[in-house]
Amino acid sequence: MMKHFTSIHDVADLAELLRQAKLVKEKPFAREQLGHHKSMCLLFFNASLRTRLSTQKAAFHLGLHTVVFDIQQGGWNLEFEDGTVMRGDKAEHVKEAAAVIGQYFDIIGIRTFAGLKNKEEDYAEQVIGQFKRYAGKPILNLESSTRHPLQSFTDLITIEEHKKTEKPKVVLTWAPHPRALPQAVANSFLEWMGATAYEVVVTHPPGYELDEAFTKGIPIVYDQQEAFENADFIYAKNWSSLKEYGKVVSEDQSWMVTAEKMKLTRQAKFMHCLPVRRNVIVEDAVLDSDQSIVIPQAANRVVAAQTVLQEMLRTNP
Ligand code: AN0
Ligand code: CP
Repeated sequence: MMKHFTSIHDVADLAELLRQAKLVKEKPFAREQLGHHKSMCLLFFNASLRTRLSTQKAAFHLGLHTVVFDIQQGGWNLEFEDGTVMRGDKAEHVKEAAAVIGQYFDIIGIRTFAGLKNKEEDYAEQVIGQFKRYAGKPILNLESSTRHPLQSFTDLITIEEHKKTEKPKVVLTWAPHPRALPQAVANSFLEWMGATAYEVVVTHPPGYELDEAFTKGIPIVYDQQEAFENADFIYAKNWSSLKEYGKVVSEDQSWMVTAEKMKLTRQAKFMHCLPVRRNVIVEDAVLDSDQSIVIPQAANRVVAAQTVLQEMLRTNP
């Protein structure tokens, strides 16, 4: 059962979802009738390469018709506040926009990044919440202000495929980046990793602590080299500060993932959700080595999206 897919909390049985993913990967066209006469809108408030393309590819495998809508370019500027006098630059309220889109489509995918200005607003997931409320149709999270569950499910599938031991050591490492990025990928990754039996560790400079709702039970190691020791997977990601909300409090280049640091690991596989800035987040030498699995990881975005869409189509016939 999966009405919406906005976080891991929408997954009733994770082991079963992983089993389904394996079947999807083996036979992508096994359920090519499931989406027959159904349609999905992918609504983008922000840029995307992988999510935009892999979700369409997944839908194609299910015979599900897809319309991509870059709402910031082609749509009206939306108002999300209740009770406003709409004299400003916002031409349409989400109440109408979501309700109308809900009339046209069976599934609505939404990408809406954190604004990184107001923590309470971002962490309240206003956009996803309002679309859920006013569209009245199943909502698929394509990265919201606090989570990126399609990415995290992909990451789990990829680790399952590449792990050599039952309980691999998986390290999420913060890495430097010149611009402020959301916490969504890191939050979501830890939330999904927390549902496994893996040994999970997070490492970041002081000041980059994530929301405890996502790190609960996961040790923070402030010494990156110590965290890397005996790791089986190194997952790099930048995020901006939660405490000093949305700020870049350190650009410390000594946190870049290097070939030298990878030597501390158990020949760990290197992962990143992409897009990645070369020689800022990670050295060329790592990204171009056999240890990097970022391309097969990105390929699995199709598998994750298809598995989730299948489940949503079955639940919402
Ligand atoms: C986005 C982020 O960090 O959330 C999207 C990653 C999938 N990254 C950038 O904007 C570079
Ligand atoms: N990983 C990921 O979501 O990539 P895009 O932002 O290109 O969709």
